Amino acid sequence: MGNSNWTQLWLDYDKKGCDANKEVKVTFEGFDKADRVIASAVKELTKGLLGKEREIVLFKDESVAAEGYKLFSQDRKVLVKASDANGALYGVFALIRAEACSKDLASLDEGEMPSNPLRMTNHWDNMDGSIERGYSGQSFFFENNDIVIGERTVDYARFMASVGINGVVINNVNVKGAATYLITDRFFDKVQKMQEIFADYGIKLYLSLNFAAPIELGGLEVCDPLDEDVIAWWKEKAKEVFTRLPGFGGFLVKADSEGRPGPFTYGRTQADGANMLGDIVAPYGGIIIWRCFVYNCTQDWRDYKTDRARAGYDYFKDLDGAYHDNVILQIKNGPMDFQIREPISPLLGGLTKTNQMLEVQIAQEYTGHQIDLCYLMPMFKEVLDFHTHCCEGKDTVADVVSGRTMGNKLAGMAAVINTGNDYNWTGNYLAAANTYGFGRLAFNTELTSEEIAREWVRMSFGLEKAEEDKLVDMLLRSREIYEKYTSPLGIGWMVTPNVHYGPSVDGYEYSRWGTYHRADHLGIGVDRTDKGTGYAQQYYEPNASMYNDPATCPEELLLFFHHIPYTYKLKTGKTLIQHIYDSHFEGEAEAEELAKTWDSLEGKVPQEVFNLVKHRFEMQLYNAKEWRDQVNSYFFRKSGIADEKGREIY
Ligand code: GCW
Repeated sequence: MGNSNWTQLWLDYDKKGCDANKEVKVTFEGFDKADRVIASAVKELTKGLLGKEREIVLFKDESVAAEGYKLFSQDRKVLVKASDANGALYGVFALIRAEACSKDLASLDEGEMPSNPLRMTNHWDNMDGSIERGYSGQSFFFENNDIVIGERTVDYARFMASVGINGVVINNVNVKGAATYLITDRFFDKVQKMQEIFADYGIKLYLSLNFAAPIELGGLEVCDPLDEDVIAWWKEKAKEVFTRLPGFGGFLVKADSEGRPGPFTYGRTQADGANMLGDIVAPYGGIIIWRCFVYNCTQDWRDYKTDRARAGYDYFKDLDGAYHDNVILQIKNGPMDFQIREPISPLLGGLTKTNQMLEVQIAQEYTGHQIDLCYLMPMFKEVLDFHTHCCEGKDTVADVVSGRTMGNKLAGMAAVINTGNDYNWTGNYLAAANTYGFGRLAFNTELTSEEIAREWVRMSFGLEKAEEDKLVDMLLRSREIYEKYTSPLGIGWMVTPNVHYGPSVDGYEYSRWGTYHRADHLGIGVDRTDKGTGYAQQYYEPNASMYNDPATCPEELLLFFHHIPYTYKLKTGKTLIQHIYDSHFEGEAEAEELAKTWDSLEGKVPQEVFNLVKHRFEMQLYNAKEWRDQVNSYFFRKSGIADEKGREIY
């Protein structure tokens, strides 16, 4: 059961006292027990079900939604009803979850159907074993430019299936070096072996693709998507890939972005690139997931008109409807880049005739590197619940990316994942709440951040109610605490350049990345109104007008949309500068509270968990003090306005 080299995360059956030797009686009605996914479901039941004295019936019921499940207790039996094997597997994990959450298995009558067809993880893992923006050790998929397959791959597949993930992209979107060869004979056998492991848990495998492969692998001069030789090369390659990798899902593509090759090089559109690849993989049932992270990363910081926030919409809105049916655009939750707070991308719902899915990041690149605690489900719920006003009813981001708004099947959510080969998979034990949470939320967008946090705490720690409440509360408050000591009112990017952890208020202010706060001696913020960059006008009404006016703009985004004087009075009656001072002092103080609450859990959680997390809180407090004092000192020196409360500002 549990491996000594790594934890079993929320599936730690040993800890739950499960006795694998006591066979659980499983019967099948309509399902074939030889089916690979059904066999995995039985394995999990045998491993993970405490209440062995029950009979579990895997019951095929065509009335259950695809990949959905129902749990129904009948006398001494529990029926797991599903119309397909994935649904049965998810139902089994739900049964194990129900027991871990102390539900009475004798009176079960519940179920879930997936909110999203695609529920995917994106690994920014490199073939050399490093992970771009990875804070949990090295890759467990690759090392020394080769593929690694073993028990850990199986456990990873189990963990992902246990929260309803059905797609995994195993390599970095910045496809370089050996990774380009993942679609060649050099790696087909190992990719197929890995694909089999994922298929046992109902998970499709995808690869990030190098758009310049025709040049780097095929020796062609160009990778122009409309060039006949390039198209012929991709056709041949697709035939080879889908023949050697039966069941392969398709490709994720980062093109014309941050130096990556793409159609723009040849004066072609993003749709030209995506559709060429789409048409080529279509005969094999493959899909193309095309990222919308396209912007000018060589901007002159003196240029106040160019706005990185506009880029995604400007590049992709006009081509709405031009993408073929097996192409889906993957769109980051915000217009910039996974900051602790951003407005919702206007491209979500802005596209009305194009398959689109949401990309979020649970690798904590800008949210604390899995040192600082930052539970991200509250942020993701804000994104999913956002009314785009793209239509009457069914206009939330959750409606759009699930396919409900447009009635499209190619839809869903992806997360840049936070795992690595650390013993505890996620660097900070508590960061696993985001790994677990993303899966559960992608499967059921109606769940609340608290419900998910509580499930994870129960599955992972099995605490008494009082302690459980403390840990759940810590998770729920952590995002706002991190935001308070790092970022005022929608300003991001004041991070150490390239590293993105500690403070550097002007670190990106004179760079080419379009990440400016434009602070001067009178005020701070970027004018994105119709008198500025016009970004606010990319939204439908009434959002456009709401953002355009500082009086109606949600205050947590005030400085994202407006350049505001330090003496401006916020709704609280405080001036902007006083809010900056107060929020940074409060944020650090609340981080200290988090650390104290964790201290009170000593003896209630495994000592190794307690010690590691305590150490991370010590680092977080150091970080919070640096953020507090550097940001406050910066704005005191810039504005010359003292803190009303006379606190230490250097
Ligand atoms: O957040 C930025 C990161 C890059 C990343 C890029 C992207 C994979 O700093 O490391 O590259 O976004 O999303 O492609």
